[in-house]
Amino acid sequence: MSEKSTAFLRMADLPSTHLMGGGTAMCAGCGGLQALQQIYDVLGEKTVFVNAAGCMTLLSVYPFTPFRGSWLYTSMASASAGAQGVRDALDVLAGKGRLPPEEDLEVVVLAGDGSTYGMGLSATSGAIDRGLDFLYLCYDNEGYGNTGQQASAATPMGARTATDPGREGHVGFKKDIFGLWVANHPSYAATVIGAEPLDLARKIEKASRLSGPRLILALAPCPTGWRFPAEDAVEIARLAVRTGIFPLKEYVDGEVVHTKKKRPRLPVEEYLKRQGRFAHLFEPERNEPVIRGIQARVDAYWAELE
Ligand SMILES: Cc1ncc(C[n+]2csc(CCOP(=O)(O)OP(=O)(O)O)c2C)c(N)n1
Ligand code: SF4
Ligand SMILES: [Mg+2]
Repeated sequence: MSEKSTAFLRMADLPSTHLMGGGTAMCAGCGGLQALQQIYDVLGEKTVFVNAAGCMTLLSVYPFTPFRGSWLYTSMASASAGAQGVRDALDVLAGKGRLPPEEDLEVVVLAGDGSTYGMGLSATSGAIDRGLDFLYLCYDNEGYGNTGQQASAATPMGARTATDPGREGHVGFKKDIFGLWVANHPSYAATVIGAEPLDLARKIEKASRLSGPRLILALAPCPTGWRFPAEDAVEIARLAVRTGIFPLKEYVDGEVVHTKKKRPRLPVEEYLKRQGRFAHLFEPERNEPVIRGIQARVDAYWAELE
């Protein structure tokens, strides 16, 4: 968690049937935590979370963890390799008759965008190639949140980060990690957001009924790194969907289907101007080329579908 965080929420204060408070603290309004709670409520405790270093690592402080199921920690680059080891170990035990089928665990990678889009991509690519039976959950706060919001390959154009302090903000576009997964024909891939809980729950239920490599990509509005008041978190998440900048979709049976098509879409600046990381695009004067560039990219995405 960045040192900029001032407001904290204990897991024990949150209404969840599966995540237990362990005395750990996260920023209030954390969109990643909201999504994780909802996902965990669907998946349940017959899970083992393989967690790459990042904000969510702070949920567990040895010897306590808020997860009722199993949890283990890996370096940023190796969560998918760790998942392979855990899956293999479970399969070996099952093969020897030492793990009854009802006690088998779903192997879940839990990783931020820094790991998912960058450092861990090689290990994940190998795991997909091998057809590893795992669920990969990325909470995407569009930067290295835990270390003070440096840019990652998920950082959107125009956003100011600790490593993009200039007038234009981040130069370059967010990597299409969903598209990368789809190109490799996983069993399932979906985007979700905590502010759309029914859509999220349906997708997690579907993913948990399947086997093989499965991606859940959760946009994680981050009050600390994106610089907005914690109480705006849900509204900003909804605006991400309403403006079309974060499409809700799933890939199953060889096809990508959009699960929420909001019409009319709101102008993307409704989403941008609520966040301090984009404030320089509006003040002291509007940076029209960048604002228009972001809008044009969103429009082009949807135009291809419509
Ligand atoms: C190889 C390596 N470099 C740097 C770090 C320091 N580090 C720990 S967490 C983190 C940020 C991870 O970003 P992300 O995966 O997006 O997760 P978030 O912090 O946003 O939750 C960094 C850089 C590390 N653990 N390992
Ligand atoms: S993702 Fe953002 S809001 Fe959540 S704990 Fe990390 S810095 Fe805080
Ligand atoms: Mg991140």
